[in-house]
Amino acid sequence: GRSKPLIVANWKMNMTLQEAREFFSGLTDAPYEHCEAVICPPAPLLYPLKELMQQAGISLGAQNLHEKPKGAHTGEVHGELLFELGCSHVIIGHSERRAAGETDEQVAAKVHQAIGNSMIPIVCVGETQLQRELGLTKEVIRTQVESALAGVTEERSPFIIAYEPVWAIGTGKTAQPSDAQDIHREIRQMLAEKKSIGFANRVPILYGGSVSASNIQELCAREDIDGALVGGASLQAHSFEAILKALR
Ligand code: G2H
Repeated sequence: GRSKPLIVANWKMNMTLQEAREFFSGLTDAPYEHCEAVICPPAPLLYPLKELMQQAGISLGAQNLHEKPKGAHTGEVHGELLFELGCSHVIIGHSERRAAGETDEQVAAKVHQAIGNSMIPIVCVGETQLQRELGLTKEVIRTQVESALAGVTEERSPFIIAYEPVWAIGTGKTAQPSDAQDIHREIRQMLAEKKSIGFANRVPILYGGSVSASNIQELCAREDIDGALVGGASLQAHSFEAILKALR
């Protein structure tokens, strides 16, 4: 991976405002110079945490955005607002959302909204256990990557991929670093074919799925693993910082 790995915390539907404040008072090592850190809290916590994030030198990310600009979509959040609230990144197409019905077309539209509102899309791709058993891993990932790229209109647009094998999410099972590396390389090739080699080399490709302090170093040591998307291990200050420390 790159010299400065990117660690993105995905808090999912966890934390209260009070717990989040406790998380920040529990950080002892911030700011982190040897890596780039992003935390994606639930949307209502974005604004209340903005200052604490800034003080810790951590970038703010959202977990989702709506595929359309502002309008009559009750309960949804548009990209312009997320950017105004301080988000630099936004996770798109997480497998938990795909499982709830989010389509490749929606993912592409969300990528377009993110980029149009000056945020960096972090597009999640990955195969399920069944797809893996059926030998469909590459095909599934190719479809997900290529359709997400439909939302990228410019060669210079920012873009991040997170490879999260669905069978490794929250299960304690992690892909072997060498297997993950193989997929990451495939993904980079897909990006090069669809866009350009320059684009492919610029795009950080993160690994996600039961990442912790005990496996992060081995993962990021691989050529095409540029960082990680971390769920469970990002919910406590000490386990989150242990991941960052392991990369020093
Ligand atoms: C995968 C990951 C973060 P966890 O969903 O996106 O979660 O690290 O808990 O497997």
